[in-house]
Amino acid sequence: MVRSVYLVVMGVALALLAACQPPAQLLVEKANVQLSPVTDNPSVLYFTIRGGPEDTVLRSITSPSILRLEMHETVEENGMSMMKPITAVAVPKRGKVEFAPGGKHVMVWGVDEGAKKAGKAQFVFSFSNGDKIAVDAKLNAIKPEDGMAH
Ligand SMILES: [Cu+2]
Repeated sequence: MVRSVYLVVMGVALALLAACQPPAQLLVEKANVQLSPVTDNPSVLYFTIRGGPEDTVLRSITSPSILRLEMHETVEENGMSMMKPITAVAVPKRGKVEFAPGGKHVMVWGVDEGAKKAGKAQFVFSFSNGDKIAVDAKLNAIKPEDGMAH
C-alpha cells in the first residue's frame, strides 16, 4: 500500500516535471538600448533570442523609431578587438543567442525624440522561417558622468 502510493506520487512528480519543460517558442527577450550621451554617437541594442522548435536565422532588425541599424560582432584579430558587420545570425532550435557587451550587438543611429521621451522603442526581428517578432526595448540613458569614473 505504502509502496503503491509512493509510485503514484513519483508518477505525478515526473508528469509535473515533463509539463514544466518550457515549450520551444522562438522569442526575443531582454531587449534594451544603451543610449549614447553624445547625440551623434551611435547607441547600442542588446537582447537575447530563444530558439524555437526548429533552426532558423535572424535576417534583419528594423524599427520605426530608428534611422539606421547595423548588426555587428566584436572579434579579436591579431590581438586587437574590432567590430565587424554581420548580416545573418543562426538561431539553433531550443538554443540561445545573446547580443551582449563584448560580442554581438546592434549599432543604433538616430533614435527619434518621441521614443526617447517614451523611454522605449519598438524593434521588429525578422527570421528566415517567416516569423516576425516585435518587441519593445527599454531605452537606458547613460549619464555622461558614468563614463568618467574618477
Ligand atoms: Cu558595433
